[in-house]
Amino acid sequence: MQDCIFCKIARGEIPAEIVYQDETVVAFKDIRPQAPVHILIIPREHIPTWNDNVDHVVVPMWQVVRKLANDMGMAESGYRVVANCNRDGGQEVFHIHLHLLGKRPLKWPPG
Ligand code: IU
Repeated sequence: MQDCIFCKIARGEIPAEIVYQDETVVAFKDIRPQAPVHILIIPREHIPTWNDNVDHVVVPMWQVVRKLANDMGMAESGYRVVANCNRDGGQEVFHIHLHLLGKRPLKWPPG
């Protein structure tokens, strides 16, 4: 997608602090971090919401969650993965992404 900001990040057209990438998935630091670790994990493919067909990217995305959580030393202390969908879910960017948050105790339930 031409105008999608996350597509542009995935293509390297606008800067982001990329922490992992492969042929399917890109992971980069959120510009407004809500925790000491706040990473967004996206598919390279433009998929607007979690209501779409996401089956083929969910496993590769989750493999990156697990790898980053391990690499960043959060596997034992714990972390949170968030997927916002549409208005009531608080979705702002319509290119699916997982938020990986950690390195502080996170309250539950969220607001
Ligand atoms: P949401 O789930 O769509 O609400 O989350 C979008 C996130 O993308 C939010 O945490 C923003 O801070 C983040 N973000 C970013 O990291 N870089 C950007 O250029 C833009 C949004 I636009």
